[in-house]
Amino acid sequence: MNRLLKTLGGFLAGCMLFAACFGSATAAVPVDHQSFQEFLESFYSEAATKGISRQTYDRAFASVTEPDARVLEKAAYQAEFTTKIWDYLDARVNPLSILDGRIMAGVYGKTLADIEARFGVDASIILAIWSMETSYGAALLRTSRLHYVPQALATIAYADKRRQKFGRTQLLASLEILQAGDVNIEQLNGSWAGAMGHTQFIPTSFLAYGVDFDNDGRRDIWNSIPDALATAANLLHTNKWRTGKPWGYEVTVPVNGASLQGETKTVAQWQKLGFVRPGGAALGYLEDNAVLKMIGGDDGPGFLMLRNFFVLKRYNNSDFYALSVALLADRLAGKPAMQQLWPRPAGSLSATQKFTLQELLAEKGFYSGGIDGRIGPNSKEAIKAFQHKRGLAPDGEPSQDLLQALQQ
Ligand SMILES: [Ca+2]
Repeated sequence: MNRLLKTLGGFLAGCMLFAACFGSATAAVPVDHQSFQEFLESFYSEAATKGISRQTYDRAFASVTEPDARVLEKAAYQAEFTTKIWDYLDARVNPLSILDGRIMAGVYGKTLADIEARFGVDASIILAIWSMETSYGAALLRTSRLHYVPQALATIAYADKRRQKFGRTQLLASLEILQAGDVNIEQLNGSWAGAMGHTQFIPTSFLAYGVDFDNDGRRDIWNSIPDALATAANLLHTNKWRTGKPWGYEVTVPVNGASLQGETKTVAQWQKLGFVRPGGAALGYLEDNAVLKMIGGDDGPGFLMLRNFFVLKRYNNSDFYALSVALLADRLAGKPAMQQLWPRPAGSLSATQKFTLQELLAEKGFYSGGIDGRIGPNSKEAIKAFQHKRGLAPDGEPSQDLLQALQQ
């Protein structure tokens, strides 16, 4: 379980549950010298060892005649991980995700309270995960981005040499899900690599953590918000989430403190060394172990990470991901925003300014995408078009100068 990618909506960000499962993409070449249909036929014997009936197997592939070409395209796309933490956070912890989360907290208040009571995981954490994975389900509405999971995974198993093992394992698990009747065949959809439903579980993780929280006999993370959110809570609970404890603390770093990054000490020991919370609030859980992380680099803020931060990384093994969940959850729980500034380069935009930038580009007819504060490929193309028209160097980069030019 782990996922990857940082693109547009939470949907592709949702692939995060599998980032650590595999590295870079590879060319789409059949692994053995078989046709796709031959592969599907030969794979049945393996499925049978997992108890998949011939009937289920034939049903799963009845309408599948060829590999999913879009899966191979996406598999070959290698995301460049040059994103800075502040840009990553701007796109995920912003006025929109906070507002939507507060609305969802109201709509699903009873469900969230019940989940909290059963699994001991705060409602704000569950909401933040839902936001990260599919923007509270909004990403699932973009059905053109969805893939039929058995076909997608069979494509990976058949044609993606690097991910062949992943594809085979997940394909088997997806067939088990189908056979168990948790979801109808036409709804067994997910990302190109099989991350499914509101909280984006790959099939093996679904089998391990899936919960039927609304008691209708199905673990339905595709259509049931209670099931999807409880499944996420179950993952954290099973990985020893500590109920009621924080994920960690933002701290100021004393002179030369950066050299201690990665070390584990009790909160009391860190305090003695001069690590304190900005704004003067007291540190808690003084006897708990904490790891010092400086996710924005040596010039950025410090964080003392407690156990729960590392439990969040079981969802997606990324400091960026876990910090984003943590900070969004804080805001949804009514706690203040981070107090220290990230060491952004001169001239770069704040989260709010990125929204303004998109609004201005849209007003002037250069941009027709979502106003979501995410400066992705579409926003950059719009910036280039504007720069071109104004006779500016078309670098596509958001900056204070660019914003000023737009405001004139
Ligand atoms: Ca259910």
